[in-house]
Amino acid sequence: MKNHEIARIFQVIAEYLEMEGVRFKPYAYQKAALTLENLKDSVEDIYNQGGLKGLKAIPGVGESIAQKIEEYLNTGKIEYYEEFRRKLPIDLDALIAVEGMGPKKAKMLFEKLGITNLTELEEAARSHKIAPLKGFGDKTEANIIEGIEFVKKSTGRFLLGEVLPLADRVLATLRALPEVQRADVAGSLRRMKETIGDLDFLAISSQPEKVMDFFVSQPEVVKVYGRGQTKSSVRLRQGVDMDLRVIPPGSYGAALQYFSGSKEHNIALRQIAIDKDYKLNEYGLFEGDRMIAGATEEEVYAKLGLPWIPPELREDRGEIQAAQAGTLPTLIRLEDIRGDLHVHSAWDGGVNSIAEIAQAAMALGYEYVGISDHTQFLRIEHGLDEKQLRQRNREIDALNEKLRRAGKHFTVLKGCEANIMNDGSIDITDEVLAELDYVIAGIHSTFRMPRVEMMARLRTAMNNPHVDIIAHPTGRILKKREEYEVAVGELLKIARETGTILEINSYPERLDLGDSNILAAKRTGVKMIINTDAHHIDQLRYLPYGIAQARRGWAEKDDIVNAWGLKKFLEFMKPGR
Ligand code: DGT
Ligand code: CA
Ligand code: CA
Repeated sequence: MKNHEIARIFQVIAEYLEMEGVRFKPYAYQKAALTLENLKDSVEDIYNQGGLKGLKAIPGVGESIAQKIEEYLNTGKIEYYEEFRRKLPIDLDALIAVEGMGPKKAKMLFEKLGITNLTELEEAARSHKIAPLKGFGDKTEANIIEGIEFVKKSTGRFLLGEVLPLADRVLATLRALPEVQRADVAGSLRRMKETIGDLDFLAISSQPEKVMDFFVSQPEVVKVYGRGQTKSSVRLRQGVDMDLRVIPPGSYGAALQYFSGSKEHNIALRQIAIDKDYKLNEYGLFEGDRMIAGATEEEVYAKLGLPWIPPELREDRGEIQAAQAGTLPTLIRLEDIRGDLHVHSAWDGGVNSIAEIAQAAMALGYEYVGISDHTQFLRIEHGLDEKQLRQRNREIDALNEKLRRAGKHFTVLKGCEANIMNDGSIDITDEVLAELDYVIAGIHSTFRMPRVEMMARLRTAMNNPHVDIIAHPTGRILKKREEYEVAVGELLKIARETGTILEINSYPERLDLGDSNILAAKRTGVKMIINTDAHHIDQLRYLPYGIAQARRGWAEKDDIVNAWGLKKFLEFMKPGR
């Protein structure tokens, strides 16, 4: 779809505009990019059916943006963007992927030092050419070097949210082939790890030749590493590698088990086989030369004396012992979730109105949804002050009343995502916080703080009787930014003592808390909430990514407060209101 290509260009235009210090306009392009990114219909279809007028009917798309979409559809280019690129021929995307490097800094470094890409940036930083520049300094230079190292470390892996939709498409096409009797995804994707190295597919087929033909000639394939009867490997345009193995039916379960991993889980499982005088490999479970299991995963586990273990648990983090003891957790499921409590509305610059969000949440089968707009400290996110929050609350009250009269059993909750200031205080008065149904607080500024100060800051916030939930508690951005200086063990202890809920943020770049912290939280007895942080109603669909991390962290319904009914959920909020 052209949607993503155009969204990408709009995002970069926003960055160029920001670089030039233009006000408001960058935001319009960002919003249009977000809308296009999440649009279900292709802009081509919309344009073919409704022309320019059809494009303008897309929320967040005005006259001038619609014209640019039209231009791209007709010419494959947007002149406005090309002009920016001629003026500043730099690899903006790569440069601003480095934490601490914004569009304005990128522009200055181009003008002063001619830096156009990551290699040149690193070279300049390491030879101390950046520190002497006005507005940079030693600290910024050191941060840039650190940022580059982090980016380098994480190249080659993809976000779960980037590759899952792609893998689902490939899987659906494979399954639809008449020559394919069965197909599955294995590897880290089946285990739903937060980042994915490559994609592993398995299939049963009576005509492997044809399946391999299909696999290596998919339109997105840019490179074929190998093509064989039983295995083929390719690279896609998106940069991801994929393997496909065709397996005999009698070995399919053993292969699925083996190629799902993790390696650590497999090693532990193989040891159990050895202890029973069996041999376990990707072809089957053997007693001497006789295969005793192999067609299904269930029989492989059963013959080893174990129940089937959900793939998300297969990390050798105690799941095998739990399986032996019959104490595997009953993992949280998407269907258990009753509401999403971290959603941004048009009030703070999100795309959708509160009524639209309520509609979308009802369509997902939720019982409640919470609107958690940013608060005043975050000016770039159009944060609300006390007066605006109160106005917004009145709109929510009216909407609830309307829903009630229409006989809908659905509630919109009044929340906010407040900012935790450097001293741990909150950027909204207690009086107004007390009027909300719940308060999420998060750190959105001054990430670089020594551990002792950061923990004092978090402790103060969690001791605030109005703060119910800590958003994205470690602040990490996958592939971009490390956690801030947070002592997770201490954080969990404070959360338990103060009855503060920790968020599992489902946004693909965040997944924060991550799996091992979720497991630690569960073991500490800390309650968690799985939210999307949606800025657009279609991002409400991010929830499965958070669910997956929760499952990887052994979370059950009892651990997750938004798997509870509304009454129990509200009763669990702090008594600050
Ligand atoms: P990734 O791709 O880095 O995100 O992680 P995986 O887990 O998908 O790893 P990958 O693609 O290298 O291999 C797929 C699975 O195959 C892996 O999870 C377990 C199995 N496997 C691969 N190499 C070995 C090995 O040397 N020993 C054992 N026991 N299993 C292996
Ligand atoms: Ca893999
Ligand atoms: Ca692989």
